[in-house]
Amino acid sequence: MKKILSCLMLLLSVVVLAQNTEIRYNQVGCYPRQEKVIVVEGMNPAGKVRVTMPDGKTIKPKVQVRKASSPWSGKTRYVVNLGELTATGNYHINVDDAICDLNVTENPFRDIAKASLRLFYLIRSGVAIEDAVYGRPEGHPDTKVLVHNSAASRLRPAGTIISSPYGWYDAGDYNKYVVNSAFSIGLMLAAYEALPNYFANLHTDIPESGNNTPDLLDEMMFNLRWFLTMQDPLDGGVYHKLTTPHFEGFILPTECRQPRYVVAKSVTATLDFAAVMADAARIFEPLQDDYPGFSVIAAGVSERAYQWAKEHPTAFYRQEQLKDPAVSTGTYGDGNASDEFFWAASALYRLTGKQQYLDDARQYQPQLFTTPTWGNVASVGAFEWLAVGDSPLRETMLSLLTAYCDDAIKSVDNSCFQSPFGNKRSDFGWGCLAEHCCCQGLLFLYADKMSGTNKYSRYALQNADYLLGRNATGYCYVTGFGKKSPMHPHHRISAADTIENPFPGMLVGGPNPGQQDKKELPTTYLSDYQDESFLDIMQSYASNEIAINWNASLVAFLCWLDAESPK
Ligand code: 9MR
Repeated sequence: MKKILSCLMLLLSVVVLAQNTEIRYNQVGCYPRQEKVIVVEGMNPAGKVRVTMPDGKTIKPKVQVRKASSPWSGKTRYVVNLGELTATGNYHINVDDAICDLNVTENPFRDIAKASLRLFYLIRSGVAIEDAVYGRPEGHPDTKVLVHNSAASRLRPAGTIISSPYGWYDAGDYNKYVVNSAFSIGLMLAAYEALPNYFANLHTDIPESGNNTPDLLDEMMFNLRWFLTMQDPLDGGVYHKLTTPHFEGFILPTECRQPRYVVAKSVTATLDFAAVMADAARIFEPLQDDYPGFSVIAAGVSERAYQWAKEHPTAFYRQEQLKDPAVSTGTYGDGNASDEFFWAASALYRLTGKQQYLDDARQYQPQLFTTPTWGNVASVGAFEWLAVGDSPLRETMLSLLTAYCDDAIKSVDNSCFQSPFGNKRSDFGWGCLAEHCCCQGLLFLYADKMSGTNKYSRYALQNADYLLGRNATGYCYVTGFGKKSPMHPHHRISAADTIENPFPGMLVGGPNPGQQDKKELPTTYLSDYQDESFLDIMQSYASNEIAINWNASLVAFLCWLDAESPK
């Protein structure tokens, strides 16, 4: 009996071991001339890796295996460099019982990059959406929006009705927030300016695709038209957001009934608006045929907004002060406008060449490079200087950027997933996959392009590998791509429609040990570890929501990777 029992135990442990062996890998695709790394969990894969090549032959490749231990969970992982797999096609990889397929192609990022940009079309508000799968009737016309008492002015007393249509829904919710929208446009316009030829040929099948403007710019214009309505014509200040008092339920846009308000003007929203309008004035100037007159208007509203901000430098958004009605939706609160002043002054100097803006930009210039986020836009300001060959602050910004990159790559060779992202405690948090993983990757790409080097781009690809599946949860974090991707994002339309798959091309927030939503969830997080604190359920707004700023980071990052294959 004892013998039988111990045999059973042995068998069970073998089965359990076999079940635990897992391969973490980029589920979307790699370039032929990109390093091919997979990460094995559960067993030492030395001597056990078999690869069936695109031509059908199975080989036992010479691999390099490095053992690593997770700083978060202590789990042992084996980082396997598969060596040169340069022929295009599918590589079927076996490590004992665990398998994965690595797709090597000349355009690994093409489809996912396009989907990430087309997502902005799918989340347009105030118009009907034409799409074979995700089409829907118009919702939220926003032609009768109330001026909240916090936003009242002489010409627009509380209760005044204004029209403020179009723009993208911010995220899983249906509100439209200037701070986040401006950041999103700013980041995508910066990517456009770095890669104009690429974007001239990137078609995303939107209603404007037939005109002479690149689709990316048409998409930005859809939001910019809304932006123009968010400035108080009396004084140039910009409303912080257009919102319902409280978040809507998980219903479709056409079912929403709450009144919508524009609320308090804020210094951060106004400066972000000024920056984006200055950029748009410059970039749309040659596109008069499609957008006649826009450029002049944009330049005018930008300078007015900047002036208002100079006169109201401490007008920070304080949601707790809003009453009748009180408002509980996203705050995008920020008590420091130095970075917004820097961005707006930088963009306006680039547009106008006026000394005052250069002086202001110098006054507010950052001392360190940080990844661009909605709350810290200093690096978007830095991009303004980097983009112009002989600009006064270019050298300073470039040295801050390369210092950032040199520091960020230090941890790679000891990391669990062979990537710069994921090794610092602060890498994880609300929206980290965009704010740290994608945006860090983007900074690597900027650094190489702006300094004419080829030093950092390979690290950008490593962050892409992380994002697309070589990570602790094994998720490819972009909906509709990869073998295992989020199916239940916190996204009202995807949840309320009757279509099984969520909108494709959405990046979810990702692992967030803060778990700010945990009291509202029907279940507990599966793990508390930094890099595993992720839950693919609709209710998890802190780890599984989608948002325009995050998708903007994804667009900038993936389009850049798609535009320039590794050298
Ligand atoms: O992205 C925002 C994150 O940095 C904040 O920590 C969080 C809490 O304030 O809010 C996030 O933004 C949300 C916004 O407030 C409302 N729409 C959904 C956004 C994504 O979760």
